[in-house]
Amino acid sequence: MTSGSRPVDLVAMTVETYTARRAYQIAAHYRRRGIPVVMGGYHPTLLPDEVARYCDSVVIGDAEGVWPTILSDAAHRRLAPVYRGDASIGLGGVLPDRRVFANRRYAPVSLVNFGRGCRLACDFCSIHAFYGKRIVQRPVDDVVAELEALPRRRPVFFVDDNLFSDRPTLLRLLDAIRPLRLRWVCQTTIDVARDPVLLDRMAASGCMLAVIGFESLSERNLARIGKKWNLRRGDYTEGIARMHERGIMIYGSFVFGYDDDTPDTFDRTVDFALEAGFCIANFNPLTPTPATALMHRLREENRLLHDAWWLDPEFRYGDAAFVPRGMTPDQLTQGCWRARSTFYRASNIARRFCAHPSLYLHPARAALYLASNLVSQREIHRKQGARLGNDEPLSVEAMPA
Ligand code: B12
Ligand code: SF4
Repeated sequence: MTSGSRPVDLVAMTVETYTARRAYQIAAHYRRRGIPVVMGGYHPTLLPDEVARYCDSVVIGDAEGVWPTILSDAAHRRLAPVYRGDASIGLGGVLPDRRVFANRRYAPVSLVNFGRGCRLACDFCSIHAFYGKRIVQRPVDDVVAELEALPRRRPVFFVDDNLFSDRPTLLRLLDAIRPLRLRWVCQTTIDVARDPVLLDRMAASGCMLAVIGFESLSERNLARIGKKWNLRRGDYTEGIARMHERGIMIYGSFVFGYDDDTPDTFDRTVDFALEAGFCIANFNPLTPTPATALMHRLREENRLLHDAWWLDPEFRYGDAAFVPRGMTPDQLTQGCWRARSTFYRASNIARRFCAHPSLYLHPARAALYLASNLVSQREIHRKQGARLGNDEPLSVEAMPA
């Protein structure tokens, strides 16, 4: 079989909830031509019955352990409708092959995975829904070998949703990567900032930026999310200062729409983010994704605006997907948009930079600050109101026999 000029025997797709509609549309084109489609990732794992209607095989869980079987079954034209990753095999010896990315226009950053899963259980989070309490980490030596083989000048993004899962292994990783003199970015929780030893080692091993889920300034909201500890032992200000003192910039992440939020929450939160001098930030409407505690609760409370917003041709990126308690859905959509556009206004990009000269007047940090703000400013405009997928109706037709 060929797709354009390339031979295609099997299509394998990673499907996230935001990309599900488009993935189903693309799959239909291949299936009509008799090419089997396999789907895996968050959305198929959390909603296998829906996904099964649009592909030939659904993979639940991680690919490691099950991928060779899938390839062999596809070669013998006997794909099973469902495969399950084998969580017990661990991640030792798993080294990504990046040749597939060669000569393509991907961002100049190396994505590296240390571990999967998170020790916490925020009610909106797909990571917890996917992995439960399970945390799997790769051997530190494997990660170091992978990092050593990567282009040196590129920053590394550790894609773990919470790099701070286990203190001893994180410390081992930090000590092991220090000699590599990398510049790296990670996602983690604010409790790293209460641990000066950890912070020092992060900074010494090249951490430039950390994505931190602040989520909300309201303690009641944090209790609802399952993240009350976020504000334990002092407010955010001290933690932010400790990270900044060590040259670690912050990407602050906030969600709006929890029960304690009202129309004036947006401005207060943006003022806080500007004052804190975050390098970048995102302000998203709380969005119920499949199999999360949030989704179950909102469904029980009859507050969902769509049965499945990700399939709805009317749903747009940035839209509220449920009825909040303290405002209308439209106020939630507009408030998030206002928060984003205010934060990335040119005058505010300059203001954040100038208010923290000791942090940002440093060549590598200044370059990252400028580049990430310009990209984010462009992206928020490009994405706001974008539809998921295109006009094509979703088709569940099976492959021709
Ligand atoms: C890097 C990243 C990004 C990057 C790049 C995304 C990309 N497509 O490469 C950027 C910053 C652009 C991004 C953006 C967004 N992201 Co994002 N992102 C991630 C992140 C942190 C890492 C992804 C990764 O590389 N993981 C490591 C690999 C090894 O794991 P994996 O992808 O799960 O794959 C394994 C299994 O799932 C399975 N598998 C996956 N695909 C397939 C396919 C087949 C065929 C098989 C057999 C198996 C299989 O096997 C793999 C290996 O074991 C994840 C969280 C996470 N830690 O995974 C969030 C995550 C995927 N993002 C998420 C979201 C919500 C978004 C945004 C919508 C955020 C927003 N509001 O704007 C946007 C838009 C995304 C879009 N596609 O339009 C959610 C998705 C939730 C969901 N239910 O779908 C996640 C899970 C974060 C979260 N905490 O909820 N993201
Ligand atoms: S801390 Fe982050 S990754 Fe962990 S459960 Fe909460 S939102 Fe998910």
